[in-house]
Amino acid sequence: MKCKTCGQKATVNMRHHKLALCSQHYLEWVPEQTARFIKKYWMFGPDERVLVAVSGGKDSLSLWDILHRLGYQADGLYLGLGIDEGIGYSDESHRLTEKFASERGLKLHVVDIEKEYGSSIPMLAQKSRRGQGRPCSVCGVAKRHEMNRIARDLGYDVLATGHNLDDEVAVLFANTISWSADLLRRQEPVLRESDGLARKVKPLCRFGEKEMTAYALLRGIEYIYEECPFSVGSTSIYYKELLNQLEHERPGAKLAYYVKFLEAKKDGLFTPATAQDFVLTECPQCGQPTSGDGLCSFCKIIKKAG
Ligand code: Q46
Ligand code: ZN
Ligand code: ZN
Repeated sequence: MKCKTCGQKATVNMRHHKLALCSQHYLEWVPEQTARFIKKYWMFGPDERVLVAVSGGKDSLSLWDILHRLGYQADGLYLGLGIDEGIGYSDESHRLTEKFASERGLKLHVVDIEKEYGSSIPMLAQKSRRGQGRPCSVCGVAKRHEMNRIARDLGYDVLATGHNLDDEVAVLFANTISWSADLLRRQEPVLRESDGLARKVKPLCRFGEKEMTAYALLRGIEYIYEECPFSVGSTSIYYKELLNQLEHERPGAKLAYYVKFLEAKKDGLFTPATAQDFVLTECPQCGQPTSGDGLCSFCKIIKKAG
């Protein structure tokens, strides 16, 4: 297999794009494509300040690397979740994130949930008795809350996460088989800002898991190989495996599923969301927007755990 650009031996072969590239041209192609998606979906402009949520994994560190290479003003945010599970998961992901930032002279904000709120994520899940032994629902609420809080407090224009195509397609599949219209409506590469909510973007949403692994390895990015121990056996991993089987038989099926979904929405698959769909009030505790009329989900967890 030869590189389509220079004819040298190809390192990465993307069957779904019918494109093979050598290392050098692959490392040029990824940022070019990212820049194209940022513009195509109106994610952010060159003068806007971007806060990248980094976990120490390949996707978020690669995203930060790409935005930095493209010349964006992108700082990092690492959330210390306090997950140990015998492998020191959070400590190691924190170490690698700090290392990545200091080697490149990038600015990293660190928020440790336990220091901030007195309990780590697994402790909060246990004390608030949410999630049936798996802290993921508490973790999701806490991450959304803290990312928004920091982006807003520090005056960032946009919050970027490293969700890749496999993540997006697994969510799309879950939302499709349950026909969760509200969630499908909100599944977009960009969620526009509204009162008190930062704009959220997913610049890697059209790159597959394997493409991001190849990018991180070829760039020499040191990232945490282990997945979060609590993700083992999750429904989303099961869906990813199913979708990989489909992709294996039909290269390009995942990308088509996602891109055609976005196009169908544009063509009116769902009635567009109106302001009334998202009437938000201010949480009396933290001041962040919430859909209920009392405490936001995060403050409810903290209260219950307290
Ligand atoms: S939600 Fe669950 Fe993840 Fe939080 S506890 Fe780990 S697996 S990190 S994306
Ligand atoms: Zn080449
Ligand atoms: Zn609150």
